[in-house]
Amino acid sequence: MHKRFFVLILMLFVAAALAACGGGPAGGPGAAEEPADETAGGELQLAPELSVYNWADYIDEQVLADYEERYGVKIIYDTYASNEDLLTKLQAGASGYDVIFPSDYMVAQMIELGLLAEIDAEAMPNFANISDVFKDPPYDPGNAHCTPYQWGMTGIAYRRGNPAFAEGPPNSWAYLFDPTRLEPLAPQGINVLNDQRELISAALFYLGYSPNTTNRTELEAARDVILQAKPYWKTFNSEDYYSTLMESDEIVLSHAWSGDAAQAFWNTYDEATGEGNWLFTVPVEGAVRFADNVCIPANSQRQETARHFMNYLMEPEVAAAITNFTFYPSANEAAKEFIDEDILTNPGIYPPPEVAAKLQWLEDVGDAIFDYDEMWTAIKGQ
Ligand code: SPD
Repeated sequence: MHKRFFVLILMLFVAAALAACGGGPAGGPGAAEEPADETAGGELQLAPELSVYNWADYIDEQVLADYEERYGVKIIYDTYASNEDLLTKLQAGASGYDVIFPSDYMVAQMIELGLLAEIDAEAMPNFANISDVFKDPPYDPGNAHCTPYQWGMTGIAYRRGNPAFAEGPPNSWAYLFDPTRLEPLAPQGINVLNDQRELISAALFYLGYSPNTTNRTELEAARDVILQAKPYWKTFNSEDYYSTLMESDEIVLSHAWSGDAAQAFWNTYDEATGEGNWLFTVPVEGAVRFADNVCIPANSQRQETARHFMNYLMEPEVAAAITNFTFYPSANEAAKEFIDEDILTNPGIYPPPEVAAKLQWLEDVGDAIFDYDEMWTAIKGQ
């Protein structure tokens, strides 16, 4: 037999044997670029690769490595800074992403735009592990498109020990928007989240308006408050702000997501004093509560593998590993027994009832999104 023909036959034989085992190295790095026919022969055959697009620092990468090793699927992983960045990528068409993590209001927006694939969540064995609180949410009735991932709150992170906070935590949005509060802090550095709905909603809370307003006059007032405060801010950063700005003491105050602030606390934790350098507070005027979700873009070419990965993320030990790494609460009830006690009892991560009462969801604002877009362009442009 010709040598090349023999090698080809051997390769086909090995590939068939591995496929019969439900994956394996045939789907690993170096495998064919083309997506596999995932349902060939009526049985699920995992694609060789899966492209996962998530928020920055929002997963334990060991969880990805474990999936690759267990199932022989190479994960191509990339991160984004905001829901709007994600939406822009998806709307551009051929993003190539198979699994994404939009927040509540953005799920509704994406469903409306036909950007998400449908799923049968109840058919996923691990969906039973999800807390009833997060099932069947108003932004995705019946979990027809997404499975719940993690949740959290948006507030203010501040440097412990700074004299500016000697009288108490900066628990008002005035610390981000009132020039008399900003003036003494600005030279020491202030960061805001580079996130359209989050920043505009903080200004809306400050002004006493709904974070979901569709009233143009209120939105213009929020824009003006932001533009007035902007010269006092050092950075717009919602990706690596806690590691590059907070932990390195480049700033003393940041608009922040709760888990990111908790990471800054633990990464600067001093065993001797029992203290971390960064603390988190929820402003008295009210703040955002969010829930992020695992979804599949409608144009994904590997939807069965994406569903398989979604189910994997809902394994209790996997969900707990993610929370233990990111410091964001899991929507997975069965994960609780594997989550560190320090996290479960931390009021900056799991808010007590009096704090929870101040939190509001961001919702899809319909066509008013064009007004939000216009305000954001003005905010970032000047
Ligand atoms: N470090 C990434 C944290 C992402 C949290 N989700 C943000 C939701 C915004 N509404």
